[in-house]
Amino acid sequence: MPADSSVNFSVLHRICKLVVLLCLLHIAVTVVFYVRSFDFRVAFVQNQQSNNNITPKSQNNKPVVSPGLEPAKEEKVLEQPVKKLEKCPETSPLLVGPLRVEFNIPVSLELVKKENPNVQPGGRFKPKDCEALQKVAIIIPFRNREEHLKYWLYYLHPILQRQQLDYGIYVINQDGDETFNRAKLLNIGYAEALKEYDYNCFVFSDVDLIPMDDRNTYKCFSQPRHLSVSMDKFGFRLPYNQYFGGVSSLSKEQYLKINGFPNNYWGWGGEDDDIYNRVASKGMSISRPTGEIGKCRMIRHNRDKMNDPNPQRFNRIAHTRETMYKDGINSLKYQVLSIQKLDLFTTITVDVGKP
Ligand code: UDH
Ligand code: NGS
Repeated sequence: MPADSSVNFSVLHRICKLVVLLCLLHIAVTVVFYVRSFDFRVAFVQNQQSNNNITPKSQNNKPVVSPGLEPAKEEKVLEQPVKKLEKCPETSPLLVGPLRVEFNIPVSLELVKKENPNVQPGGRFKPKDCEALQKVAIIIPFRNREEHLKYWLYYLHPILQRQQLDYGIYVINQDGDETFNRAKLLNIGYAEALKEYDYNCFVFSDVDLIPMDDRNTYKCFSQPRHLSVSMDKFGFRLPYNQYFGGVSSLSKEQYLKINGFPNNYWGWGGEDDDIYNRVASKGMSISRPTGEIGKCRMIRHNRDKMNDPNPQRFNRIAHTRETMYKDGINSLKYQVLSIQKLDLFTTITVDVGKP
């Protein structure tokens, strides 16, 4: 055998060995990857099975019964992220400013309902894109003023929604035909609204007063707020500096600080002055919007039956500082006769007693 052919043979032998080794290595790597992917598939299938066995739980941790619920749908519900809303801005970007307010247009509850599709039963609303800064109960003292209430709802629902409030409307309806008692109805509204929701602000509004500017926000401030500061019937100015009637707002803390409102002002007049005296005696001041923003219109009407001027009112307001601790939310007594959750408001009919 020639010397160069034995060299060729040895080279060929080495190449063959290398090829065999590479083949073995390839098989080994393939086996390792195959075994790993098998483990993964087993784990995946197990995981799927255990997910399908999860029973959805309600908030009180009781299983929710969902007959015929497809597993795929169930998974979708479980995977949905909880959307945390950001707080609404201090000033709502939805406000438009001055508004035209008139009472010669025909208004029906059906129309108001149609124009306010986002208002929930009982007259509740909260913004859906942000978390409202305050939870506001709006309390209206009421008896036989259905026509006024329609206008109030027609104008106020859109305004309150633009103000981005989490609000509820409570009409406190005095039953029977004894002497009217506005301040006691307001106290009842405070107590009843709190039974329903954790309100932290209370707006007390006469049924016949409509704001003419949506920048007059129906919320609470660091001091008790007087909102109806510039009424058409007073020539768009305050009748006197201490005037606190019409529409006002107090936070829960401010309201409790003054022991709520008096219960023993029967008939017209003086109860708002008593509330002013309570606020002043606790060292609080009255916060107000400007005369321009605080403009509002009153629906003209005749004096109501059983709401004649109260002859005792002057004597009572002279003694607020002594009487306020025993007459107020701490001495409130009444009977609820019915609660109706209507589309645009909640009516609470009450027996307030008599003088
Ligand atoms: N209210 C009723 N029904 C009544 C009496 C009063 O719903 O029978 C409510 C209503 O919300 C009203 C508020 O209590 O807006 C205050 O009533 P008020 O009589 O003290 O005040 P108002 O400004 O009338 O409505 C004052 C007398 C008007 C005499 C007008 C003469 N032209
Ligand atoms: C005062 C009354 C208030 C009343 C205000 C405005 O005189 O209760 O007039 O009345 N105080 C007393 O009588 C002690 S109004 O013109 O709106 O009917 O709110």
